[in-house]
Parts: sequence; structure tokens; C-alpha cells
Amino acid sequence: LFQNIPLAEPDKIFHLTATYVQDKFPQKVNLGVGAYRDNDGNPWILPVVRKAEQIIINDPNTNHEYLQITGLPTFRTASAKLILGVDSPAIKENRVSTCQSISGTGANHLGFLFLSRFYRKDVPVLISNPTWVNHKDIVRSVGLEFREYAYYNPKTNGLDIDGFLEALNDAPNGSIVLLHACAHNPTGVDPSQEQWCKIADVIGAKNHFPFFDCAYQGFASGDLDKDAWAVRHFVQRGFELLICQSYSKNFGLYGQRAGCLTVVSKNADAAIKIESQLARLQRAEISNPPAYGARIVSLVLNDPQLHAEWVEDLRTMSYRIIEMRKQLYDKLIELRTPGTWNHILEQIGMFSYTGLRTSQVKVLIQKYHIYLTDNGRISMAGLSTKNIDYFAKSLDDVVRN
Ligand code: PLP
Ligand code: TYF
Repeated sequence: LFQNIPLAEPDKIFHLTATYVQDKFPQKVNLGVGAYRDNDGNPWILPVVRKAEQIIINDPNTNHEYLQITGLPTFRTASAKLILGVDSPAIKENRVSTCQSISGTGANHLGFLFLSRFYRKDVPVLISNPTWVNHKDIVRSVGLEFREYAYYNPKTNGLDIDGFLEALNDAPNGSIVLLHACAHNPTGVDPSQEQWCKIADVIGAKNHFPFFDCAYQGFASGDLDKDAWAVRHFVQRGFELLICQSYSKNFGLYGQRAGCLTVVSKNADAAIKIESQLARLQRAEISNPPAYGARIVSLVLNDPQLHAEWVEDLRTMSYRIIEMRKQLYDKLIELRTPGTWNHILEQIGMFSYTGLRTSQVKVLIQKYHIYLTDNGRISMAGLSTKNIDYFAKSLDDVVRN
């Protein structure tokens, strides 16, 4: 029956990790997958998460019953507050619908599925060029079409704002625009606040629908409000929009699949209807979402003391990454590596888009056992004080040859 179906390509990033794991070279470095590592190269369980886990395990009321279809209510309310702000008028006006999801990926899927049923099918989803590897597949999987907008300028290693605005203008009115709320994956290039205002102007003028993917709130800058600025700006301007939240990076809960989909609409009546339809879609997909990660997040977000400890943990992660950017930059300057490297300092979040060509990436992998995606993206979290010299020297070598 199935002997003639084509073999599907493996996910590039997961495939890269598998190759790295098999590599026996002692100095090997993994700059592939976007997962935080401490300075010893190990996964890091946030101290606040450890603490929350203990509280949950020791609570005699903890059980393994199903959650509601739309998830844990205290988790959902806290998620909406986290991204929209505690004083958000949209929350006060009851025009926010939420649904717990299978992390950020599931929020994207449910969000696009919802739009494919209740928005329009005749407009494309506009996605940045480049974007997170999974976006195209998720959009396709619900039967929507996508079109790319200019985003990254390889000449400046920065944002191509003119190309971006032009693409928004050229797209059919009412298109869905997928935006990275902060810490753009894979480039690490974000619009400035001034540029966000221009983007919002065009999206408003064209009657486009903003779809925010927020996978790095607090992880990007160490400041939860700063990383939510763009989303809140759009809400303040009165847009109806959708937000996908992931707790993979900012809570280090990668495998627990904790996330949330939030829809901001015009009024409370619409919000109730939206939530009812999200529940219906969710029921057919997963019945109800996983409880463990959501319990941890809910406990931390709703307790002022734990919340403060979480912010400390976020700073530990984001400041270490910022420190690695500085050290890498300094070393490349010291080595007089040809080219300009300011972008390593300017880009934010988990990733840096180095500007390396695919052929140079190949040499890094094959000769130096340094693993990164073929678009030249490096996960800054894979760097540490122990391997940064080796990486800088290897990078210097491939750029010269
Ligand atoms: N969206 C973006 C832009 C991402 O970078 C990621 C991965 O980190 C995700 C969504 C979803 O990740 P997860 O499903 O682990 O929350
Ligand atoms: O871009 C990354 O490395 C992270 C992790 O299918 C990831 O976002 C990568 C691929 C994927 C899911 C998550």
C-alpha cells in the first residue's frame, strides 16, 4: 500500500543534533538547535522551575486528571496578562480569548487552523524571508498559502525595512501577516520601535491581520515588558490579532509542551464565540492539553515571589548570551577576522545570523566539528567560555580560506 510513497526529508535542525551526538571528536560544538545551555554546555533546569516542581509534587491535591479542553484556566489568564500586560484594556474589556496549546508549535497550528475556518481562505499568509523552519509547513498543513516578505538584508546583516514595507503594501488587502514578536528566528534581527510603528501603519492601511509568534518573551532581553512591546503596541492601536506563546525557552520547558494561543477581538461577545470554536477545534486535535508544564508556569506566574525569581533566572540566561556575543565579537576583532561583526552584538535572542555561506558552514562542520544550520545561523547558547576561543579561531579560518 505504502511502498511508493516518497521518503520525507528529516527536520534539518533535529537531524543536525543527531549528527552532532554521533560525532566522537572531543572538541565538538553544537550551535544548531535553539535550546539554552549553561556555561558547561548542559541543559539548564531553571531554579524556579525546580522549586515549583517540588511544590506541585508535594501538594496532596495534585492528580493526573484531564485538564479542560482549553487547558488550565489559571495558566491561560496568566499567559494573557504576561503578553498583554496586567493593565491591558483588552483584558479588562473581556475581549481576549485563550486556549492552552502544545507549546508554540501547537499555538501556531491552532491559530492558523482557526483562521482557515473563520477568517478568509482567499488571502495568503505573509511570512518573513527567512523564518523559523516550521512556519511554512504549519501554514501548509491547514490548507493556507504563504508568500514571503523581505526581511533580512545580507549586505547590512540587518533589517530590510523598505523591502518589508513594500511587500506588505503589495500583498492583497486583508492578508495574514506572521510577525515574530521579538528575537526573530533565525536572524536575531528585530525592528526598532520606530520601525514597528511603520509596519503597524501599513498593516492597518492594508487591513491585514497581524499574527504574532512569541517564543522568546523575557529570554530575548531579560525584560518581559520590553520583549512584549510590539504586541502591546498593536493592541493599543486597536488591531484584532492573534498571539502564540511558547514557554519552551523562557521556562526551559522544551519537552513539556506548554504554550498558549490568545486572540484579541473587538468585543466580549466575539471573544466568547472565538473561545468556543477554539475549544471545538482543540477537541478534535488533542482532546485536552498536557497538564504538567502548564501547572509549573501557572504557579510561577501567579505567585509574586516565584515570579520575581523567574525574572532572575531569565536574566541569568539572557545575560549569559549577551556576554557570549561580546566575547565572540572581541575575539574576532582581536584576530582581525576579515569582514564586519557588529551584527553579532546588535542581533538579539537565541540566535545570530553570522552571514557565513553554506560552503563555509560545511567546512565548519566537516573540518572543525562545529555544528550549525546551513543558513549560517548559530545558537548563541551553544557558546561558552570553554569553546569560544576554538569557535572564533575556526570561524576566522573559514572566512580567510
Ligand atoms: N516559533 C518560533 C519563532 C520558534 O523559534 C519556536 C521554537 O523555538 C517555536 C515557535 C515553537 O517552539 P515550541 O513548539 O517548542 O514552543
Ligand atoms: O529553531 C530552533 O532551533 C528552535 C527549536 O522543528 C526547533 O526553534 C527547531 C525545529 C523544530 C522545532 C523546534
